[in-house]
Amino acid sequence: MQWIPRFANMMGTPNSGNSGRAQCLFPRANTMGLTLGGLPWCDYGGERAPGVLLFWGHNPLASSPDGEVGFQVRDALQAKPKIIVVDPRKTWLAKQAQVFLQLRPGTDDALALAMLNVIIADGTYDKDFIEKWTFGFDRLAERVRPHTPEWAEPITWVPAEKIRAAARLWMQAQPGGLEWGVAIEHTVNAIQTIRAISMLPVLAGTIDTPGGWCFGMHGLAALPSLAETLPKEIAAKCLGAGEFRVLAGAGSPLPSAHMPTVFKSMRTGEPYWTKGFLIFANNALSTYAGSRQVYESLMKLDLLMVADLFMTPTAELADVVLPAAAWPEIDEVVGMPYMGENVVLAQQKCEQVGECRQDEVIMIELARRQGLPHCDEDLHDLYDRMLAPLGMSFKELAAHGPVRVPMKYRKYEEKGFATPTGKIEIYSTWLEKLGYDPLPYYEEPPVSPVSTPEIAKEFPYILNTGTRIPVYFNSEHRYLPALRRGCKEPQVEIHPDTAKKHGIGRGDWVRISTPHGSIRQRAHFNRDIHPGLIDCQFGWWFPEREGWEHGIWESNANVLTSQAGPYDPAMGSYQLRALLCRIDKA
Ligand SMILES: Nc1nc2c(c(=O)[nH]1)N[C@H]1C(S)=C(S)[C@@H](COP(=O)(O)OP(=O)(O)OC[C@H]3O[C@@H](n4cnc5c(=O)[nH]c(N)nc54)[C@H](O)[C@@H]3O)O[C@H]1N2
Ligand SMILES: Nc1nc2c(c(=O)[nH]1)N[C@H]1C(S)=C(S)[C@@H](COP(=O)(O)OP(=O)(O)OC[C@H]3O[C@@H](n4cnc5c(=O)[nH]c(N)nc54)[C@H](O)[C@@H]3O)O[C@H]1N2
Ligand SMILES: [Mo]
Repeated sequence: MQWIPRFANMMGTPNSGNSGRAQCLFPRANTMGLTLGGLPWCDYGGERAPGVLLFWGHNPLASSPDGEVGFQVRDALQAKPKIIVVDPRKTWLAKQAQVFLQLRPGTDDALALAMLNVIIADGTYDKDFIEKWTFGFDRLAERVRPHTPEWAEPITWVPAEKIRAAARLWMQAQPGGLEWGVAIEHTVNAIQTIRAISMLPVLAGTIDTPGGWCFGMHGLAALPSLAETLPKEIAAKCLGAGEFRVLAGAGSPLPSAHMPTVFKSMRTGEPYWTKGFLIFANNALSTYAGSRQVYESLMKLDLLMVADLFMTPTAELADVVLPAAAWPEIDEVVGMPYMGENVVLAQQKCEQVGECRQDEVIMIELARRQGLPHCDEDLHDLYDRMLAPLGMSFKELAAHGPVRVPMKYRKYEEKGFATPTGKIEIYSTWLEKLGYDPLPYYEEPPVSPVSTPEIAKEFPYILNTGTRIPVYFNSEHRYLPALRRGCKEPQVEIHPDTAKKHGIGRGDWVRISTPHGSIRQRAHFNRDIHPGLIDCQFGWWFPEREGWEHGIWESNANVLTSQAGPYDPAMGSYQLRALLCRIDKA
């Protein structure tokens, strides 16, 4: 992730990004950077076990790899913390929970505001901490005053009493950790939803305390991005940067172009033509919203290069395919210097086969052959620089084994919070300066039974795409027979009563349609899903099929989505959850 913007800066283009940057982790990272001066994690294995864990739109027991937290969560459950789950599906974790809030998808902002209302009305928040270490509490109190649980009930489908119970349990059982996931970032009100939810640990006052919600120890230095080498007039041409100022802005750990704006520039030449596209490790036809829009965009290019491990449909379209080396074949420093605290090394254990090269080496070689500056770097020198905060070289760390940087709590007491006021910005002066609402608010999803009742007549079900399953990683692994056995064909989760209404039996092919397109997946019955909700898998293509398309149009969830907007005003995120659909027997 750090190499891509570095390589772009080296090449002299302001436009780099990926299908997750505005949809995955960075909405949380950037927003918490603005609000708290960093992105906290739950304090597992610390001085004290969390008394309560709040799982919000996140199912780490299935999706573990994102933050390496699956096993930590499993272990933390041994200490029997109280559990609160916010999810439209009754997951395994939800079944263990003291309070399960089965909300209408896409109404997380309303639910969070109502929980804040309860805590502030009860007066149970940590008054000393709020007084000393936060900015703008009174204005938040004023903002959430009308947002009572009774106000939220018809919006969220969650009974007011359950909202009260969740808010009270959260406060009573502190210290607590917030485990939040990607579901809240797949909406156009991502930033404000994230801000609202993050206020729950802030009001509890357990930020950076044992068993609470803590900042990492940052054992890793950032790979220098070379952003300063990009001429100012070029940097100013970054697509979407003017509009989505938290995505591309100075406060974000990895500033990014707005990818839908980049694809549009490929198709239309507005505001200028993007003529070449270099892809490393991304299956664009499958994982960006609006697969047809992506296809049209890629077909207009003069040059498409794809570096991948497999011949994906996206790679099939490329003028040049560069075979990448896989993780057992390379040395690499893996970690998120801005966020977590674990430092992971990949150490080469297999021989590189055929023409494959490590991605970083491909980038360095491309730079070298163009005679670009900074192209004579040695990979291991760079790794050593990244590891400098640990006081170890790559070699030394490899010999030593895993390292956990010793935890220090309440780091803010020394240096304050890394925000403009030095405090937690409940009221964000930074967002205000950028021209956005400094306080969280509720916004109905762009299509919903409430905001577009006329569309809901034809498309009566709420559609979620992409809930993670253990056997696949996004669009990967359908080509691995051992994993394919775990889920042979695409599956859509439906409540059996809903299926019955449409004459759909268990395992039947179901046609799922939205205003943007339709696909088919097999009916998978689940009584634990709300009957008004349809939940389809994403990432499907069929490597075994003949032809370049490998069935990319048949069952791919992003045929159902669109990248045309609306977008989160600050982050540029588009809607991948809380859509509307219709189902028929196929
Ligand atoms: N095995 C495996 N692991 C993975 C991945 C994979 O594909 N497979 N993908 C990786 C990636 S890129 C990511 S980003 C992470 C994501 O991992 P998670 O953050 O755990 O995200 P999801 O599994 O997509 O969704 C989590 C839960 O959110 C619920 N949900 C859906 N809509 C809403 C909503 O509107 N509100 C709320 N509150 N909940 C909702 C879903 O029902 C689901 O139970 O996983 C990573 N890990
Ligand atoms: N509808 C819908 N769309 C979504 C989501 C959703 O939930 N629903 N989730 C979104 C999210 S959170 C994310 S993060 C994105 C993910 O989007 P992508 O990043 O496109 O996800 P992957 O399918 O994991 O694709 C990675 C590609 O990299 C290749 N690869 C793996 N390892 C290497 C390597 O070391 N080097 C190289 N060069 N290639 C490698 C794989 O073979 C694969 O083709 O999708 C987003 N799109
Ligand atoms: Mo992601």
